[in-house]
Amino acid sequence: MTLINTTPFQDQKPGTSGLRKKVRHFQQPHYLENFVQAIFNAVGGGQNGCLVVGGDGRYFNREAVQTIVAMAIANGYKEIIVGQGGILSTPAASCVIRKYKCSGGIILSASHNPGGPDEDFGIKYNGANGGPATEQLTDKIYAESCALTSYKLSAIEAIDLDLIGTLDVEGVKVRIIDSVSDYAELMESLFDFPAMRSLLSGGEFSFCFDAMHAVTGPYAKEILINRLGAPAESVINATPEEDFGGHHPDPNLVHAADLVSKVNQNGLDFGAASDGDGDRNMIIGNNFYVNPCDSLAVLAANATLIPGYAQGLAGVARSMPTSRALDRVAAAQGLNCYETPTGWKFFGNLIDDGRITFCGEESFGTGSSHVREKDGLWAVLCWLNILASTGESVASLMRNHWQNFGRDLFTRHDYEGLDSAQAAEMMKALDEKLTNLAGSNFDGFVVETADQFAYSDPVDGSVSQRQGVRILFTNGARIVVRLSGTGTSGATLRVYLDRFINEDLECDTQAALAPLSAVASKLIGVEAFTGRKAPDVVT
Ligand code: G16
Repeated sequence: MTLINTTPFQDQKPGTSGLRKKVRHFQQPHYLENFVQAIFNAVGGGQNGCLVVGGDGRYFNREAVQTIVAMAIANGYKEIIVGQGGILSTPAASCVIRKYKCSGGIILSASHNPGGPDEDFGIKYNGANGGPATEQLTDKIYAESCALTSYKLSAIEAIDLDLIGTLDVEGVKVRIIDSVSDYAELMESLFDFPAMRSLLSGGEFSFCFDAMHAVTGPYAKEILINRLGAPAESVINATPEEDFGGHHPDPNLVHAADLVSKVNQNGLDFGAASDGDGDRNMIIGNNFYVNPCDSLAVLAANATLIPGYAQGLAGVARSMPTSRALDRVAAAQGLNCYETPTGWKFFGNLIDDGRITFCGEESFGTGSSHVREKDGLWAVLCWLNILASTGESVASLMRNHWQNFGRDLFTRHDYEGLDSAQAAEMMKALDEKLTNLAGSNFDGFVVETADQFAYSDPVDGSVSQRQGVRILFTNGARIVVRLSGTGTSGATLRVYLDRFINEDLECDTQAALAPLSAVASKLIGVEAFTGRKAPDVVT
């Protein structure tokens, strides 16, 4: 083991989901190593435990895996499990940590952000429960990164990441495992594969899954084609590429536009896509887009049709900006519904404590207690299982849901690449308005309450302050405003708009929310502070 001298970097504070920066930033001497050592210091070193390492296969993934393995050996881990080729989707990494009772894992991904030498890279730590590090731990990692003077490295030869098997490296067991099989087995244990096989291989139901040249391709092929008998052409863009084919592996209407036109033009029954690291999902029917907030609600409402959840749900949770469609299902079923800050890490305690089974976010994330990450393919399988059980189409399932529960119109407007100082000033000005906002009337929208969301974790009592501005109106409408914690350059403003309706259920979301959007513009002053007239991405 060699001790390498280093000096701290001041910019290694983890964001919503680990540390995300440009690849070239990570490639500076000692940058990756410093952060990895900060993680190991924060968790008290390897302590003869087992570490899982894998990533979404983006540019710099392989080099980073080699470095992490060499550092993990030097830091006292006794076993290291690596996905073949350095590949593990985020939910698969969570599954592997849990299945082999590991002490934790390091996942390499910048999620839906683009990949390549000039694009993004990311790294995060997941604990023994398989879930993202808690805020307390990420704070500790940051503190360690600011005080680092050296890191530990073993001078080992590069591992053959492609060869499945077990190596002994300086007395440490390094296992290269099949990236897919543990996860596929878990999926088979949850869903009604015979019913789904009849649906997918029967020839009447047509669908397309777009892996967006990202990590989910091999998982989707194994599960949908090999195990469920779907035609080979139903999974597209299934080979993971280091630059995701030059695209944003972001499953939304903008970046998965090809899938949307394929489904609509060919009259397919179902379409789905997942992101760079396989934890996000988008669901569409024929000419029918399912908003992620609605998807979470409809899955919760129908969960008992899925064998793995036939006993019912313990409770449910959603992030604060996510629409309240889930709350209506919970109320009808007598379930507790928790409201957490943005970030999957906040669901972990609730699941571990047995309080919830399903949870999700507006940012195309849905998941359950089967792992401790959101899970794109799992959400797709939930939909397919429910469609197979009910014989409904995507649109009819969703429309029936609205008939029963009413509809929460929801949209998110993103303004990307803003000047950070201007964005901070804008948020400060909005913050200062909040105390006197109640009672104000904006073109008929009367403010009921306005605050900064704070979350008290009911399990460990920890409090997370300032998790986004909430403005609730007396007519049930809501505006939420926050800055993203996952960008790698400048600031991204997210404006979330939602409103409940129980008539005219088929209305156009953007048109129906336009008056609320106008109120948001007035309140936030995006154009005045940043010069931007319109959002870059609307989902
Ligand atoms: C991460 C987090 C999610 C969060 C999303 C967006 O997802 O795990 O909980 O909703 O970022 O966060 P923000 O609004 O701060 O950009 P992913 O898929 O990027 O890892």
